Amino acid sequence: MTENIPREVVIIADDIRSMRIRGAGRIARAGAEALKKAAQLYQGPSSDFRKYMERVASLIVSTRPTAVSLPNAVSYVMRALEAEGDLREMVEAVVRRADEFIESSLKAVRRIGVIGARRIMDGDVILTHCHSTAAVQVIVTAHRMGKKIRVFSTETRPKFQGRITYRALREAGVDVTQIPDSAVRSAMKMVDRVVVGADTVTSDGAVVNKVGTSQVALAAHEARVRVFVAAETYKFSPASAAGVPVIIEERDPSEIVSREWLEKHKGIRVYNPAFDVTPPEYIDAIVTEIGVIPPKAAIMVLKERFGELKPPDRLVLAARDHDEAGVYY
Ligand code: RI2
Repeated sequence: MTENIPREVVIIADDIRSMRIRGAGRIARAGAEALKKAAQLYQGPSSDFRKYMERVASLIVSTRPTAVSLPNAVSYVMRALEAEGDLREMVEAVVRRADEFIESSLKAVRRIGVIGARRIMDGDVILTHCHSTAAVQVIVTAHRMGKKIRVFSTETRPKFQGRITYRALREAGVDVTQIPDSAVRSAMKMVDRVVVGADTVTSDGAVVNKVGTSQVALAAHEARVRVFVAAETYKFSPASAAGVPVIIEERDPSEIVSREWLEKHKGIRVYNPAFDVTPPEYIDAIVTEIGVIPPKAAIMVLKERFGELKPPDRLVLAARDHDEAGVYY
């Protein structure tokens, strides 16, 4: 699959797959960057350029199956090839659209920070799960506005992305306490608001996010704590409106237990889903760069962002085709 694809581009794909580059927004920007690099490094004839870029696009989209931000970013950049032009013009168009995506994505995160921070009250205790740049932006912006807040940040096993959140909030001067995932229900008694990110928002307003999010939402629901999701609009899934299910990525058992342990205890099965689904009933609002919406308004965002809902893009579908064995939502 990687034949004749430049090494720099294959490295980005590997980094996304192995989660050295992670986070739904970051992988989307890295995907756009990979397409840009691929275009700039292309050395073949102009007649083969489109085919070559499609192979690169498929490689990028195949790296992780759940976050729709990735195929949405790739589709956005690949639209550059719909216009006629010579090779130089096509390369320029890809570079332009990749830069456009990256810039607007970073801007969206900043905007979400401002909009979301308005929903954080002085004195709030916030709970967050995993590491979401958008959720952290909301919390840090509220802190910079002078609101006195305290944060509980879950560890987020098995990959401990919660430690990234902990460090980011500490560095920003936020009062943050790390808790094991299993302490969420106990801690919820002290919490006023939950703020988490999203990998995919479906047309019915369900939020696919790091595994454990739905338990956080359930505990919040029980304790009557409001749940906010911070998500850029490119995390909304046009394919879901056409009935295409979201694949929940299952990762290697070695993220849970060591290979040696597995070797020693032959036959033991490990289930390691990377994401889960929080139904819209457990979410109070989704904070996007175009405003705060109730989850049930997700379909409106999809119409606004992707126009009339036509059958989903081939690349979005391709992302959902490569793992038949997964769990679907
Ligand atoms: P931002 C992450 O996925 C987490 O689930 C996080 O909540 C979500 O992406 C959104 O992150 P992973 O890559 O785009 O850690 O807000 O599996 O940074």
